[in-house]
Amino acid sequence: MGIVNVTPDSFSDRIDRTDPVEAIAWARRLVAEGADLLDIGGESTRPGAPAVPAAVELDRILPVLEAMRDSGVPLSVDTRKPEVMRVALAHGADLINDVGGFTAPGAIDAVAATDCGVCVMHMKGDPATMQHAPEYAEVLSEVAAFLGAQRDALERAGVASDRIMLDPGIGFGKSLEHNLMLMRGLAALREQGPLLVGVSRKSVIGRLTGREVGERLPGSLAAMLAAVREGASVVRVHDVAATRDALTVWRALTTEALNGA
Ligand code: HH2
Repeated sequence: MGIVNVTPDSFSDRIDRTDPVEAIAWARRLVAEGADLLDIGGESTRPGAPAVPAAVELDRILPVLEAMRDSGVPLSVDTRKPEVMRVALAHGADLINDVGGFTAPGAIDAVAATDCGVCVMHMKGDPATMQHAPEYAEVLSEVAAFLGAQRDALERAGVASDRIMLDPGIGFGKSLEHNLMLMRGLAALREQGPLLVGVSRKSVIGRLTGREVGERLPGSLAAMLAAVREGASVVRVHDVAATRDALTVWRALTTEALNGA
């Protein structure tokens, strides 16, 4: 899943990509590099990021959705707002990726009446405050319980289980140790449903390597491969070409690939 941040302030590059021409060019580049899926977002969720009104979010993402609709890859929209979900779905979005885990009033209803895919992510608190000393009694079981409960609520509303992916939300209200426990525990979370994992360029990589955001690709690739080994079905990344290469080599070298699995 290639990341298309149509934002002025994303943590990963701090490049203003709110100009639709720039954002569409970036999206096309990710498809050319081999993305299977694009995730288009109009609101940064980096720690401390300010909330963006729905109208602004829609102004940012709709031109990209329209332009990429016939690109041959499914389009995901990264949003927490039911209003944005509904409009994005009416404009051809295939998947809604909600970092709020469909907890906002109306979020489940916005997707239930359609046949879109959904990604339920775990976040503790909200982006403005989530990194203020997050605490858990037991992070893995708490995240698993949240994801399982939201999956059940979606299913009760009519969303079939094969439409649902789950995401532990690396970096969203978690300390370094929490993130590491979740990454190491993906196999247990996998029992709740198919997993999407986003660790690309995140602070967990920075904390482990001492690298700034622009220098975190090698660490991100290592974390991505570990996530796939532990059962992630989808990896959300900024660097699509490098991720493809790493996965191609890794797959050729793993027993599963040799056995033709
Ligand atoms: N991470 C970010 C945003 N959306 N969605 C899911 N499902 N999983 C993630 O790990 C995830 C996500 C943060 O990364 P990015 O989009 O690069 O930054 P920003 O939110 O600052 O735009």
